[in-house]
Formats: sequence, structure tokens, C-alpha cells
Amino acid sequence: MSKLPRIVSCTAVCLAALVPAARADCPDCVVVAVDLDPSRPGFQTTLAVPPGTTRIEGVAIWIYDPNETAVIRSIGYVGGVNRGISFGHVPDAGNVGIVSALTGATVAPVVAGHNAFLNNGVEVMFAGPEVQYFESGAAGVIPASPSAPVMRVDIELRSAVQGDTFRFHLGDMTATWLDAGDVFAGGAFSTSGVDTLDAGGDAVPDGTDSLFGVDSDVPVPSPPAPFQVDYIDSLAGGGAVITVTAAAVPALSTWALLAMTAAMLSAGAIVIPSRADRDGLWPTDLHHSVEDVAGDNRFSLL
Ligand SMILES: [Ca+2]
Ligand SMILES: [Ca+2]
Ligand SMILES: [Ca+2]
Repeated sequence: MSKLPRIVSCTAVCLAALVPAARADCPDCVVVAVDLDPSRPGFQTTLAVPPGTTRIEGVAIWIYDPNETAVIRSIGYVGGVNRGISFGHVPDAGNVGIVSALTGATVAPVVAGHNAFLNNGVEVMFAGPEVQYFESGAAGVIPASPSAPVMRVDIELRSAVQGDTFRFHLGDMTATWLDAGDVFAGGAFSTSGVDTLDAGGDAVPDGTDSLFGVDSDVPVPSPPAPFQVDYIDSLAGGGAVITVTAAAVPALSTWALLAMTAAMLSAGAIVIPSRADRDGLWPTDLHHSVEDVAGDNRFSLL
């Protein structure tokens, strides 16, 4: 299937067209991606917020298959101790502020009709707060251009000050669990039945900083895995990063400066001598020296 017509024709949300679906290192990977900023088109993996920010709402996790060929029955290990796709925070010692909580909500399952649920990690993948995603149901194709993310996450900050940076990573906790010298490799995606766990892990290592080491969610080899998965929390590595920066002072245009000056003149805030000081003495009528004669916001020296 050609990707270009799909990209051009997607109507609901063209986010999938704007993420690195065609990245050369894994063009056919199923993608799990993070979008830190729901207010802007495309996927943002960096976000600047002002000091004192306490809540960042709507961070989205998207799952799509650029080829729209991957068929799944479930995501995550849906068992006694669930382990799924994790979005979590990795604290840095140099910060003053902290990420105090992540609160997730499911939006739309990858496959319509699937049951989806979240938890905050029965077995956690990251040192800070995290949310893990699961779904299961009948066999269905992962769409190329989903109209909604699988989940949204609100991030709670406490005492955030300028200079703080908060890192977030995506990872496959199922793959991390099954790679720990276990009986077989596996990942969060199941194609042959619920909990077959026959695909997943991160096929493109990117420095995922987990409690079990860097890039602990090794991919299920393909074959036998029917497809590979690329978890993308940033393109350069280091995760998705929220930076606390001082609020930018907007630059004033020349016209804005002129308008502001005119307003100040009109209000008498600025007084301009009405006559040249030819005799070394300032005139006495300094006030009322500038007037909007025609009432058209154009000021004349009188
Ligand atoms: Ca966005
Ligand atoms: Ca990774
Ligand atoms: Ca990756």
C-alpha cells in the first residue's frame, strides 16, 4: 500500500503522517510514539513550560502501523501480574522540582472493540511514576492513521523551577520481563492469541533509561516475530523532555512600538517641547504640545 495517498487523505488527525514513520532504520516497524503537546499538530518530544507549572494535560501515546498489515489480539501481558507498554518518568538528581504523579486515561484501543485498561505498573519499568497500557479482544489490524491515541496522560509537577528538565521514556515492560534470562523472548504485542506475546520489544535502541538497564526491552527476533516495533520517545535519544524555562518576553514590532508611543503621548505620559529652545530657556507650555489634530491617531508636534 502506498503511504503517500494515505498521508494526503487522512482527515481526522494527520499525526501519523508527521511522525518518523519512514525513518530509515525501521520503515516497516509498528510505531509506539509519544506526543508531549496535544495543542500542536504532529508529535512533539520536547515541551517548554514556565516555572511553577503544576500540571501538563493530555500527553498522548499513539500506536500505528505504517503498512497497516500487523494483526494483533492483545497488547501487554493480561495475567495475574500485568506488564504492558510503559510511559514513565526518569528523575534527574539536578532537579529542584519533581514529577509527583502520572494519571492516565484510555482513549481509543488500537483495534476497535478491544477492551483497554491502564495501571501504574504492578511491575514498574522506570524510577519515577509511570502508566502502563493494555488491550485485548478479537484479531484486528493496527491502523496506519488512527484518529485518536490509545491513552492520554496528565503529568503532575511539584516545585518546578527554571532549569529543571523532566525526562520521560516509552518502553515495552513485557519484553523487559521476558528478556530477563527467561524461557523465551517475547514482547507486548500478541498476534496468535491473547498473551502469545510474539512481537514487541524496541527494535531501534534509543537509550531507554529503565530500572533494568538501558534499552532493556530487546526486540523479539523477526522471524519468528511477525512484525517489529519501534518505541519512539525522541529521535535523538534521551527521551521526551519537558524543560522549565522562564517565560519568553515577546519581541515588539516597530508598529507596536509606534502605537504604544502614540498612546503614551495621547495620555500625556510623554511630553515633547513644543518649540526649539533657541534662547536657552525651555518654553513654559511643555504640556499639550502633542496633539492628535485629526483624530486619526496621527500625532503632530504643535
Ligand atoms: Ca502534538
Ligand atoms: Ca527504546
Ligand atoms: Ca526506539
